Amino acid sequence: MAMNLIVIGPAGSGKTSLVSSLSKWMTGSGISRCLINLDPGADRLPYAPDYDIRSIVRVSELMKSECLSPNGALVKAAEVIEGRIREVADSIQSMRGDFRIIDTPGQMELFLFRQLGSALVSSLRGRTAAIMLLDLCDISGADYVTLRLLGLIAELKLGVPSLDVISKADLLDRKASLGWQENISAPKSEGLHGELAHNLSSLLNELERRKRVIPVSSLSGEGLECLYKALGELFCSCGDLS
Ligand SMILES: Nc1nc2c(ncn2[C@@H]2O[C@H](COP(=O)(O)OP(=O)(O)O)[C@@H](O)[C@H]2O)c(=O)[nH]1
Ligand SMILES: [Mg+2]
Repeated sequence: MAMNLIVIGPAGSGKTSLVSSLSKWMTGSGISRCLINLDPGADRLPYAPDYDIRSIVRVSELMKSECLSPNGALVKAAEVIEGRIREVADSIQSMRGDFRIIDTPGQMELFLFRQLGSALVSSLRGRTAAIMLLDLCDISGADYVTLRLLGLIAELKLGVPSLDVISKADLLDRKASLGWQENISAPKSEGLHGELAHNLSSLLNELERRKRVIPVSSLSGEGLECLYKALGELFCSCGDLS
């Protein structure tokens, strides 16, 4: 049965690029996949979607037809999709392949902090997992804690296992990324904020012990095979080997 793979992450973290590069990698490795675009605000996509939410609603058209601001149109688009979620899920479900790779709205909050994400997950049958993309470029240790917490929030909101993936690995040198790993257990900030960061990082270490963080570059292809293997392990650890 096909595995649904939902790619989420903050705007610009590299979701669309990962869908495209993972798709190419899978094709080259003899793994069948279909691609689903759930971003109604996407302008151009680097891949040809097998199912495209823009056939139902487009942010640019809502802005014109309903004189909405960009954010107003994004919220309206999410409402339209939520209202037709069964039809959307059925269309996705009808796609064949080993994987259904699902690209989500640029603005993660539309998917995670409204009904859209959880409604979609509960409407999809079969195995579903999420990839939380974390862009570590130009961030501090405390920011790393908040980004990793996003992965846990996504699991809680969607109710599916998730993997944390560091995007744009080609932009990080190995030494710097090791530095971030250290920062998670000892964030540098001081005072009340330092204490908060420290407490959150302890919680994160406790909850995330079982989780690996996988660096991936959509540009160079680094880490894609490792990501694929981790997806297999994710389902094994959830007791699903089918
Ligand atoms: N250097 C580098 N840039 C990337 C990578 N992945 C994405 N980007 C760039 O990051 C920007 C945002 O990527 P996009 O996939 O549109 O992000 P999304 O908003 O999360 O879908 C684009 O300019 C991409 O070219 C990567 O692996 N390496
Ligand atoms: Mg995108």
